[in-house]
Amino acid sequence: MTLFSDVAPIQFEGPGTDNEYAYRVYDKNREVLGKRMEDWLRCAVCYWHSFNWPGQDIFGAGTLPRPWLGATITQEMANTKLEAAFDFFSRLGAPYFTFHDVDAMATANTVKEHDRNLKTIGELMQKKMAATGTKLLWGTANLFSHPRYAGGGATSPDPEVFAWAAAQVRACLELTHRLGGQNYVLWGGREGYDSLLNTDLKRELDHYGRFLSMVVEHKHRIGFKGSILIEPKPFEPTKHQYDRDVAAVYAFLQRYGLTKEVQVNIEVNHATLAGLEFDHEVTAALTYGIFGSIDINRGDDRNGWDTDQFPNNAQSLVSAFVALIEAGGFTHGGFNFDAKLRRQSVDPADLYLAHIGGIDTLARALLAGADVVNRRKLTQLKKTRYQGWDGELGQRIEQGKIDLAALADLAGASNLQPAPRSGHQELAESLIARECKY
Ligand code: XLS
Ligand code: NI
Ligand code: NI
Repeated sequence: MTLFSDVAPIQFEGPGTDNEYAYRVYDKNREVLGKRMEDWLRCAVCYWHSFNWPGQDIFGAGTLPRPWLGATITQEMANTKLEAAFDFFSRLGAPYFTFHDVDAMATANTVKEHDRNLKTIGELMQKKMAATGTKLLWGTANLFSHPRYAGGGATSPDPEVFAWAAAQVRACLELTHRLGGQNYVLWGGREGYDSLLNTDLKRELDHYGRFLSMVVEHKHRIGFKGSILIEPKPFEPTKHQYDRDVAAVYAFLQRYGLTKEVQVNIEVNHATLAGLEFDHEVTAALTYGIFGSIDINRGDDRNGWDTDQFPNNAQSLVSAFVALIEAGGFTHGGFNFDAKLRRQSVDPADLYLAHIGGIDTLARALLAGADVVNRRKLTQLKKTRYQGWDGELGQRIEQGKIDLAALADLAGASNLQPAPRSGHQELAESLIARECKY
């Protein structure tokens, strides 16, 4: 028995059900464009918000019952937490989970103790995974909570902190590999600055590049076949985070020669904090060839921070789904619920209700996205819009067969008078809206 044993395993019951502890739309075996729903979505529950956060905020203490938490986590507390987490994963029926090293292990004060405690919980985790069938979407090291990381991990002004970060990442990458993890994530929580007045930007970027190269080198040395993913975020907790959005990460990867080695884990609420739409970030990553995985959540339109709420608006996700479906879906990635309860949601059952609602939202967006793709109207609209480029002039330009002067001469000689043509944006928007019927 754990805190989460009162709820029976969640089943698909269809849209007509009155049972709140059931999926209305998420039917894992339903075929969508030739693939099972579960394989399109690859849903994961995150350890940190769900089991390692008691509901504290900067104004008040924890509110959620999480009896295994305290200022110092003993091995016994970590074990109880592990029991509860895997009980929850299997009752919910999510195929994957994600974790930070320190979310799962007993508190450690030295590098050696850290390695030992992580190894101990890792062995138990491996057993739980085998017993329940829950798989690991990704692991990551927390390089932002401990006071030593106040100035960053890889971008700390102190090389000893950089070394600590290396120790944590090595241990967690190796554990992720042993557990068959699909990816390894680096979120640069404090890899940025609070003030440029005391920051050597070039040095910090070079250190970050060096760190990432070391991680990639080690990944190959141990034979880890998963992807290394950077998770962009513009700020919070730092004033400016170096991997602020997909474009900034791409520029960074290019500068340090890592575009073939590292992809991105895109989070909805981070995109909106950066002043970008989620579909922009997904499309940019797919375009640059660095798309990896997704942290699914949502922000609050009127709050300027990472509120990490559970997604509940399928329509807002459909255009990103269209891009994802057209790309063939995830390879190593999945939808990780990087989302947390509100502080008043104190019933253990609230964690189920939150995830059920979120997973059904993804299922709705998937079905709507598949319909949009199937009808081909949006594809056709886009194709028609660019069709001039398939003609002779367009092809000569695209293939580099004409230079600036020759093109300018041609424009004058042919007296080009291109007529304005509709972009049909409202129609495109309607093509999305009308499929949101699930
Ligand atoms: C915080 C990030 C974090 C990462 C994992 O904003 O989303 O939760 O996903 O370190
Ligand atoms: Ni995240
Ligand atoms: Ni976040």
